[in-house]
Amino acid sequence: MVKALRRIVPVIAAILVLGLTASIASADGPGWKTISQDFHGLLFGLNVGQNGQLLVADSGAGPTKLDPDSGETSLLASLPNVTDVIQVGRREYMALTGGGDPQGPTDARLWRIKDGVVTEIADLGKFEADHDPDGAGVDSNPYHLAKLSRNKILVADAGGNDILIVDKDGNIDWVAVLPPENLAVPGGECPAQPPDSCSDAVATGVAVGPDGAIYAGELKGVPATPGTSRVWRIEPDARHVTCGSDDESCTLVETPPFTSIVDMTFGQDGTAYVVELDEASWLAAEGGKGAGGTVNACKLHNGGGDDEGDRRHDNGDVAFSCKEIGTGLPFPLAAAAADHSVYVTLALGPEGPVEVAVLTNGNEGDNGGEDNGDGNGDHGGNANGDNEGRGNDNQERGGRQDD
Ligand SMILES: [Ca+2]
Ligand SMILES: [Ca+2]
Repeated sequence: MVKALRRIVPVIAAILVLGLTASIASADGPGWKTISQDFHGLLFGLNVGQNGQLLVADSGAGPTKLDPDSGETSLLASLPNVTDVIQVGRREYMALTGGGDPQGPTDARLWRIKDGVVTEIADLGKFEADHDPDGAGVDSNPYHLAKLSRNKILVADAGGNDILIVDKDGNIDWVAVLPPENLAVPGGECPAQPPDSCSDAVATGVAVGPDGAIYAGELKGVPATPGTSRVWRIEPDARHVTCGSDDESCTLVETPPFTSIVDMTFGQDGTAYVVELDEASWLAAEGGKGAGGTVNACKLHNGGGDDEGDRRHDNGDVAFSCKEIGTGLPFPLAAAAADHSVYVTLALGPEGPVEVAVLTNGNEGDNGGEDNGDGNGDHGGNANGDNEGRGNDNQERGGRQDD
């Protein structure tokens, strides 16, 4: 049961079938504006490509390019079960497929797409079967991608509870395991003991911050307690780290209480965007008691650790101060930021439509700083302005389910 529930793709599919009691047929909700509904399955990944294009992981068809101005879409390649896609060169992309049960021939792999031709780069499911980094059994469900460097791609494996690294030749290693956390289970129904523990981290988000570090967000498995999703900061050269241990190359980021994180990304100005699937938790949403999801825009600050003047936070003490820039969103699954706009994928009902929308509230002014487009390494951890005095607008509007 726990094993099944930590597989985020089936989880989200189940939520959509069971939990969406009211189908929201009309587009353009309060706070977002539809760009396109020309898709065929849940949209697990969204990223910014070259030339102002968006890249959408359409799990029903394959990686798809979307022009945010015209709403025009074009399929880059047929690759159903795709969970994420990023651009790595001119007409060259990396795409990820999620895990199946049982594993199919195109499941749990990293792919290169060049000029429309799909080539397998790495079999992540086999890596999990061979290595099982978290020691909790073989379970791979690659969910999100990030580019660490020209030659290195990061993968958040939601089944493996870990962050993997793959080079362009397909060599795989594991960077960090996100730890389970023992949380109180209402009704005491937690079925398993460690290592197959309650509250698997479920690695859903991975992104490279303005300080060059790897940031990883967790969904949180059963009991999916609201406010318990965490963000970890991992040194980019770290390998085989167990987060939550004494190893200082992975540290907890100080954040507001997040619930059911499904994606995180950074804008060019260094703002972190954290997507919460549902403020009442994915489990509440699965039971039809969802409260809607949220996109948070977060500034990075020094959290009090030693900076030592070298622009690195070797003690990893980073804090996020966050503002909700879209809330009450119907099943937001992924976000991307470009040119002062924040885009999000939504699912408006169990039978669709699914869409890419642009958020229409609140982000103006937050992106007013430098926007030099390089996105890596120049900022240090604290150079993204300071919103003290503005207050922290992140309020857990979804509240807890008390029943
Ligand atoms: Ca495992
Ligand atoms: Ca929240």
